[in-house]
Amino acid sequence: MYRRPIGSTLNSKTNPPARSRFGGQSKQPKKQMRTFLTSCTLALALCGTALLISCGGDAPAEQNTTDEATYACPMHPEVTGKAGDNCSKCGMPLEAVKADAHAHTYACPMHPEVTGKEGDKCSKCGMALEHNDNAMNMDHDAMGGMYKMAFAADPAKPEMGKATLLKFTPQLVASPSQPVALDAVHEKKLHLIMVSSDLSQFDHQHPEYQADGSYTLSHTFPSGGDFLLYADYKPTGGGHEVEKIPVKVDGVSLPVKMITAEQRIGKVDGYEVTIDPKATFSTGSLQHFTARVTKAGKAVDANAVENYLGAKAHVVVIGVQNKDYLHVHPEVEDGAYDLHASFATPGFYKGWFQFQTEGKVHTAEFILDVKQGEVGEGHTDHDHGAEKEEKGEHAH
Ligand SMILES: [Cu+2]
Repeated sequence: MYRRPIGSTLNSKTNPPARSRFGGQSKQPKKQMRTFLTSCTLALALCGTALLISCGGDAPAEQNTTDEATYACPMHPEVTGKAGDNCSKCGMPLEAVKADAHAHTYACPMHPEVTGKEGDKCSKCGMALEHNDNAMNMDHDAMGGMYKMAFAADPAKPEMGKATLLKFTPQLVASPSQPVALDAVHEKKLHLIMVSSDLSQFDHQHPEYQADGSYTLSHTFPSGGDFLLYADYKPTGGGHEVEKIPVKVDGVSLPVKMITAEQRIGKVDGYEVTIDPKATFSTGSLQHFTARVTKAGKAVDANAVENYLGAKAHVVVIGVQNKDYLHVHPEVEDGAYDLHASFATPGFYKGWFQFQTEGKVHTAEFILDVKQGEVGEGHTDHDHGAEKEEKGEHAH
């Protein structure tokens, strides 16, 4: 399971109208929907591809979960097999290959009751409506998708300290040779986040478009060891996609830095970025929290910060255990940053808060401890405590 929805993943509990984003499923009574969601979640653990068919179409989930999914190596897509198989070339576990598209409804990430079509703006806040992929509290791999990002490295076995050409080619799963156009999001068509597997190393780059339809970056890995590359992109006419690509780099690994405690304050270049010390984090509902930037003890007005990638900050959060990638959209409220994200499983999450002043990008790190929500995945209506908490925090 290698994909997460980007952006503000809402869920059906805190935002009942989100149910309508299931397209054909929207007319089902609540209870049935809950069953449907639960079966999706259970099924996703077993069979990502088949699930997509059930979630995207009108058929109940139960009818399709037995479909045979195809699995392929993320590094060697020509090597295919079944769940649990390993690649014969590199030994990596095969991943489910996505096979189909799903319903195309757009909704406001902040006001999920406002829905529309691609290109529409929210009537309440003016934000661009986002594809339903972003708005559902479900693993993207559960939904599967039309697209994948093919990856190749040259040399195929990257070595630390030596330039490696990283090549990403967006593809239609059903027709890999057909070129896939990407939309610029935050001013770039492909955002590439590279982290070491312990999340101690972080890099954010933008591979360049090439005439053959690929995006390439010459990159020098600073150490050996296991890295994860997250290719964050949006095909024209499609939703946000994130491809998680494991890369093994030859050379000396840095000692693993275990993450064992929260860290709400990130210090960088004389700045301090503070995540709301009073905020608590739990799974199962959309979490709102603020971030404030100070320098030498004085507040830095987020409005006065330079734009970086078309925004006042760019925030990435990755799960320490689950390696989920959450792209958090910060909004500026009263000179501070208002962040929202939803977390699928409890545990530590590491975040990188990037902002720009005087032409320089600063990256502050923070670590959040996310607790199990009262009802786990947020598929029921009984999580009243968390709901209250969330409403309280959201009152600006
Ligand atoms: Cu980027």
